[in-house]
Amino acid sequence: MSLFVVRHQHSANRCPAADFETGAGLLNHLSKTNARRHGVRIRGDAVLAAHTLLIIAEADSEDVLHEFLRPFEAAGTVSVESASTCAQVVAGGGCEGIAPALDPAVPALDPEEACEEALDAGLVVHRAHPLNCETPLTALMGGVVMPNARFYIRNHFQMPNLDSATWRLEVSGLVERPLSLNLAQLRALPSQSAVVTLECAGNGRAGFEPRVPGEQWGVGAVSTAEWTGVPLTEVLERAGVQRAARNVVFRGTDSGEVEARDGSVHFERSLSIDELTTSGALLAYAMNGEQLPVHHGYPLRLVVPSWYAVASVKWLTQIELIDRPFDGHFQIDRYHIDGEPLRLLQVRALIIEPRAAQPVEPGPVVIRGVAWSGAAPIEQVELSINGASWQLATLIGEQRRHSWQWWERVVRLDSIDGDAVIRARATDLAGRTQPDHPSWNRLGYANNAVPEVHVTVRSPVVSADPRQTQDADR
Ligand SMILES: Nc1nc2c(c(=O)[nH]1)N[C@H]1C(S)=C(S)[C@@H](COP(=O)(O)O)O[C@H]1N2
Ligand SMILES: [Mo]
Repeated sequence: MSLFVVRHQHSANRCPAADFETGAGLLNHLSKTNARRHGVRIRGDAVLAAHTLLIIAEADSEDVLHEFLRPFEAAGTVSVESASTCAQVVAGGGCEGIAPALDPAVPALDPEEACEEALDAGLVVHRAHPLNCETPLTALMGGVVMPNARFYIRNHFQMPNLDSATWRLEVSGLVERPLSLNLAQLRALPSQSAVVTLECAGNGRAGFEPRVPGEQWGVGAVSTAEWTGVPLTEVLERAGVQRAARNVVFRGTDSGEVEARDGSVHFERSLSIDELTTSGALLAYAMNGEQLPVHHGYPLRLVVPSWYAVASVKWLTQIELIDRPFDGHFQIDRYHIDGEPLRLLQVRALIIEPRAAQPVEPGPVVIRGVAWSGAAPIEQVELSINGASWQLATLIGEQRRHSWQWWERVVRLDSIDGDAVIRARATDLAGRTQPDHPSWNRLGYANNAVPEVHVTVRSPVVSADPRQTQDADR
C-alpha cells in the first residue's frame, strides 16, 4: 500500500454542502467501509476553506485511488500526490536520503509495519526505511535497562526476518575445524549475561556545526540492555584458531548497495584477534531476558561491550578468520575519524530530568541523568547552572563496567526567574572528560560535548482561594 494526499475542489455553485443529495452521496462514498470495498484505506480528511477537501488515503496504486475518486472528479477537480509514510519521519528530517537498493532474496520485515510499530512504542523515528529511531530516554526512569520495544534502532538496510529453523552460524577461514552451528547448539554452550550500553557513533550528530550529512541523531541513539549469549571465545576455541589468523570478520545477513562500492555489500565488521580476546564479546541470543527481537538481530548478534555499537553486528550468520586486514565498506569507508577507526565509547553524560523547556518551580529541583565511558568507569559527574561553578552529582546504583550509570543532584533554583541552563559533565577514571563544544569531524561521529538543557523557572500561579482573598482584604 502507498500513501497519497488527495485535493478535491469544486465550484461554489456545485458545493455538496449546499446540495443535500450530492453531499450525502459523496460522504457515503467516502465512508471507511465503502472505501475499503474499493481497495482504499482512508487515513484522514479535512475541509479547507474555499470548497476544498483534503483526503489522506492508502491504496495499492494511484490508479486504484483514481477509480475510487470518480464521483469527486465528477463534482469538481481532483489532484493526487504521493506522500511519505509517516509524518513523524518527515518531522524528524529523515526523508532526504533515498532508501538503499536492497537484496530481494532476503526475507525482511515490512518497512511500513515496522515503522508503525516503532511509532506506537514511542520511539522517535528518523527514517522509515531503513528504519532508524531514537529511544525515548524518559522511558528509562526507574531502571538501568531500556525496555526492548524502546531500545533505539539503527539499520543500514532492510531488517531480515530470519527463520531460526534453517538459520546457521558458520565459522570458517583460518580455523582447524570449520563449524556450522544451529541455535540449539549455541544455546547448549556455556553462557554469560552482561549489562551493556550500546551507543551509535552518530549519536549527537545533529549538534555539529556546520551540519554534517547523515542521520541527524539527537542524543537518543543510545540504550542499555542485559544481553545473554555465548562468549565469542568459547566458539573460537571449539573451531581452533590457526596461528596465521589476524582478523575475524563478522557478517550480517542484511545487504544492499552503498556509495562508492560496486554491487551489493553485506553489513560486515571485523575485530583483530588481540582485540577480541580481551573484549568480552558475546554472541547474544537474548535481550533483557527475552528472545532477541528481530529489530536487534534475531536470532543472533554480536555484542562488543564498550565499543561503538557499529561493532555489534546483528543477524549474524558468518564468522571468518583471515590473515589480512579487513577492508569492508563499514570497516574502512565509514566509522573513522580522519582515518582513525572508532573503537571505545567516549565519556558522556546525558541529562534526563528535567526535560528541556519543562517549566520548573523555584526551589529545590532534582537533576538526574546517566553517564558512561568505554575506556574506564565513571569517576564523577558535575553540574553547572547558568554557567556557575561546577558542583558534584552523586553516582547512584551499581557500577558496571560496560553500562551507563545514574547520577543525580538536588539544586536550588530560588534566585533564578526565567530561563535556566543546566549543564552536566562526566569524567572517567582514565581522566577523560567531555569537551565544552563538539569536536567536529567530516563524518559526524562521537560528539560527546557537555549536554545542555534549558528549563523555564516559573513561580506557581497564585491560587484564587477565597479565604486568602479575605485575608488580603482585612
Ligand atoms: N547486521 C547489521 N548489524 C548492525 C547494523 C546494521 O545495519 N546491520 N548497524 C550497526 C550500528 S551502526 C549500530 S549503532 C547498532 C544498532 O543496534 P540496535 O539497532 O540494536 O540498537 O547495530 C550495528 N549492527
Ligand atoms: Mo551506529
